[in-house]
Amino acid sequence: MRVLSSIVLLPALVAAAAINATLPIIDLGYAIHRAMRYNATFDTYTFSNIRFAAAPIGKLRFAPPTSPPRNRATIQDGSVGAACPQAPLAPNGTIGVSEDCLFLDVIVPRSVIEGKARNVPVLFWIFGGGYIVGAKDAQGEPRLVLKESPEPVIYVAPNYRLGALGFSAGPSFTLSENTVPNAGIYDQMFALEWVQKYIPLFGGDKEQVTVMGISAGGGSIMHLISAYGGRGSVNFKRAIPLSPGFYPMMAHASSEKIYKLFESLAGCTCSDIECLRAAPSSTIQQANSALFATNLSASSGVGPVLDGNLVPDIPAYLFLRGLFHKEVEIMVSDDFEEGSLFTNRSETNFEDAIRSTFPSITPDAVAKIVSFYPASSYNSTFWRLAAVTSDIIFNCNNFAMASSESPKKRYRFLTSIPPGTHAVGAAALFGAPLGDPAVVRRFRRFVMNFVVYGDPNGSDGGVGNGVVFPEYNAGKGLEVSGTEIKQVDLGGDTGKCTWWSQGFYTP
Ligand SMILES: *[C@@H]1O[C@H](CO)[C@@H](O)[C@H](O)[C@H]1NC(C)=O
Ligand SMILES: *[C@@H]1O[C@H](CO)[C@@H](O)[C@H](O)[C@H]1NC(C)=O
Ligand SMILES: *[C@@H]1O[C@H](CO)[C@@H](O)[C@H](O)[C@H]1NC(C)=O
Ligand SMILES: *[C@@H]1O[C@H](CO)[C@@H](O)[C@H](O)[C@H]1NC(C)=O
Ligand SMILES: *[C@@H]1O[C@H](CO)[C@@H](O)[C@H](O)[C@H]1NC(C)=O
Ligand SMILES: *[C@@H]1O[C@H](CO)[C@@H](O)[C@H](O)[C@H]1NC(C)=O
Ligand SMILES: CC(=O)N[C@H]1CO[C@H](CO)[C@@H](O)[C@@H]1O
Repeated sequence: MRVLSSIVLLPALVAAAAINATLPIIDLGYAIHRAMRYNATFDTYTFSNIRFAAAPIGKLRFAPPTSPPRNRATIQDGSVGAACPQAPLAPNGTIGVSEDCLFLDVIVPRSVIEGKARNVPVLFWIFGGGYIVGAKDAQGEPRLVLKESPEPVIYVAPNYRLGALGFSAGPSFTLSENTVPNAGIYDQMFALEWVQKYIPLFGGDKEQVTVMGISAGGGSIMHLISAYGGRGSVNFKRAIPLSPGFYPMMAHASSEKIYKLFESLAGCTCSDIECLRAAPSSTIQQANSALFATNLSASSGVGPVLDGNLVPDIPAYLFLRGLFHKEVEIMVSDDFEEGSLFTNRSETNFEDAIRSTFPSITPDAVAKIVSFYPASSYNSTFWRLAAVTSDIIFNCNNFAMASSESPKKRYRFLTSIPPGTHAVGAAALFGAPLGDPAVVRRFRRFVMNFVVYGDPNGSDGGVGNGVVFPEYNAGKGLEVSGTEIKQVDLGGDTGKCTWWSQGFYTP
């Protein structure tokens, strides 16, 4: 009953708490939270909408995250919370949205709340959505994943700022008072700090944190592992970046252009961030949405940027150079075909399309790309471009992490659950009705084995049916299809990924 003993029932609140007597209360010091619900199917308690940072509004709009104010006046039940502003604007009624969005959810197995299991590992989820949409609780049913774990695990999922509110950059912005480029990544790091401080109160082990995320969430994780070029330390032990995605190429000039466009869309022409800070939230949210309705190209969109500090260089390049946190154990995945969803179907000329994606690219670099992706290997310009898109946004990030030199283990797998496109594997993992349910259960199990043991193989020596998940070594890995899990050769690099990592296509 260790955890129960840390649950504080303040005398004045006992009467109120008695009404919800079966729901546990955790005293965080700065706030007191009661679980919002117990679910008998999964035997878990959910603590919803715990504020982990001060509301990033008013003077704190665009600022680095800071600690939330003390608020012990009432026991919070998780009913107050919201997703961060979305672009495009969320359809009416489907998602509550507010700039006051820095909340996280914690799901705790009953055995942990009751102290029967102690110091359990923590799975920290970073949602995807291209750095412009998404929310902590928008990815299916995480408890389906937790349910397959060999041991109880606590799940934590934070929101982080999105779009212009989370990823504005460029000199005019960055040199303004109390701003930070990559604010959304700082939000994630702040939530990881929260885990270090508070997860023991829930029964979690702060030394056994695994970060997992899909797409922009996976891309964020790549930034977290290479944060500050590997200087300092990280407060997680393991990482599962699923289809880690971002365009690794934004420079001062293109960030500046986007920020200026955002300013003008918000009606601020005074070139002073105080104008943007004073604007009503509705104006800011409309401008954020309008920004993405303009013809921003994918390669000059909003997302993580090189900032000379947190992101000192292209992440894949940092991995090549050994400038990352080598102590992290990593298991990465690709979907079978990542690129098609992000490729323009109307392009008919490969080289023109490359030049319009990378406006400052040199003729030599275009020739290099043509040689890496020869026309004869593809059945159309579209699929040829899709191969480029897959590599640059996703697969080469995976390759960089899987092949990075470190004393720690690396595992790599491919999900080809039909239709095999971007993010389908993660959707199946979190309960979308895709693939053979028995195969998907084994998939969940090996993910949770990694969270618990740092090894996707379980105590039976594998991932079920006698299949062993080999460590990544010159291409060795696993494929999860709709019907089976098998060892495969994922291939090494033929030079393409190394070339992309070096950024010769950027200004
Ligand atoms: C328990 O707490 C929730 C959230 O505060 C509240 O909506 C609900 O009415 C309470 N349950 C009872 C039985 O009063
Ligand atoms: C638990 O949650 C699941 C998924 O939301 C739901 O279908 C189920 O009815 C819940 N079970 C109980 C007993 O509350
Ligand atoms: C959403 O709500 C706004 C304001 O209530 C309304 O003007 C708009 O038509 C609604 N949009 C949709 C798609 O329902
Ligand atoms: C859209 O593209 C055109 C042509 O490249 C450019 O002139 C215009 O400024 C762009 N509009 C916005 C809003 O970026
Ligand atoms: C897609 O390609 C066509 C043909 O080059 C071009 O006209 C169009 O602007 C492109 N669309 C986008 C969204 O880039
Ligand atoms: C072209 O290649 C793609 C990718 O390999 C494949 O999915 C598609 O079915 C092929 N199309 C045709 C018409 O062969
Ligand atoms: C946790 C665990 O038992 N892992 C095992 C998974 O399988 C590999 C290979 O068979 C073993 O080396 C691990 O000990």
